Amino acid sequence: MKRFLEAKGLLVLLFALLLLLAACGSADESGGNDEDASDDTEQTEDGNDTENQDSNDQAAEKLVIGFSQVGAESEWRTANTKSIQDAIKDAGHELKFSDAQQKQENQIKAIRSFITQKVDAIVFSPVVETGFETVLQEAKDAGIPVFLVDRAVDVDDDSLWATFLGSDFVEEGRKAGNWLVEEMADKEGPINIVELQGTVGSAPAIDRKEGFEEIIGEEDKFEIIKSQTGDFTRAKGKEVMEAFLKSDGDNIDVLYAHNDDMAIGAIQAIEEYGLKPAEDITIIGVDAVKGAFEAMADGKMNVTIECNPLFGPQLVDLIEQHFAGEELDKRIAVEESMYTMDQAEKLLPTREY
Ligand code: GYE
Repeated sequence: MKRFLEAKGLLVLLFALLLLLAACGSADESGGNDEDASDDTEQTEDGNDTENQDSNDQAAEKLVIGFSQVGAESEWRTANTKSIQDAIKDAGHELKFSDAQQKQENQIKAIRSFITQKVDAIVFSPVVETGFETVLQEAKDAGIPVFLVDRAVDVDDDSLWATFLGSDFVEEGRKAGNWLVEEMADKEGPINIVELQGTVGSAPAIDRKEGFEEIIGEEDKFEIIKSQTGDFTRAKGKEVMEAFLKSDGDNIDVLYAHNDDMAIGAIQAIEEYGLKPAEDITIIGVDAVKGAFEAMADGKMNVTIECNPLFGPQLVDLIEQHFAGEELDKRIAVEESMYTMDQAEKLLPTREY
């Protein structure tokens, strides 16, 4: 009986081995076939057999995406450009990138060039809100969907873009205002504020002003005594703050800067003027870039309102959903928060931008 069982066991083992060999053989064959098929695809053009059809489908999923970016004016922008470029490339799509150097005419040219090159999709971060109707209409007529990112456009016909993915800048302005109202709750007025605005006519400059004014306007003690653009750059922020200090010097209680880069430039101006940033003048920025965390950890800046630039992967998902035939919401928000000086040192090493 024992012998019989041993022999039976051996047979079962042999049979299993045979099955395994047969399976390996067929896997090898199909592997070989795949290679042949892809060789065929390169050589033949009709694409009639199924293997070829598969390869064609894969090729159709690879998109050519033109991206018209605002510029390279701030730490935020650098992080945003990288996030979008990486996400497009990582997803296996082809990217055509154009930096507009904060000039609307460069963006119009770039979009026209994308249309001529027959890209599949256009990603567009408009430097200002108005004046893009004609070129957006041209993209629509060419059947190329436009994905607005970061900044919105002010046009009546919302069929001119597929979706808008970006932050709520009015809400960011409100957060800045609310922080200030709470911070100054025990202080008597007048509280004199100077404001460094972003690029004239840009959505974040318009909206961050609006949201901030809405909140501080509820109390009489706040007054914006000076407001001028610093074009979202450190150099301009410093230059304009120097002018503010020259005219209003010791009268300034608060600086509200529409981005951290301008706040950081202004901090330099305040120090050179002989005042202590964050003590003599309360400093509010927007973006929450590393530079702001460093300034806060050094005790030179009070608060930054987060504006998250790392939405590249979310954008690529949306583009792919669109090409898969899904209906997209017209407005998709990026989630964000607010950080104060006392949190800076602990959070600095965790910041990704
Ligand atoms: O806050 C600023 C950049 O559009 C949200 O542009 C963006 C703004 C950002 O230059 O730093």
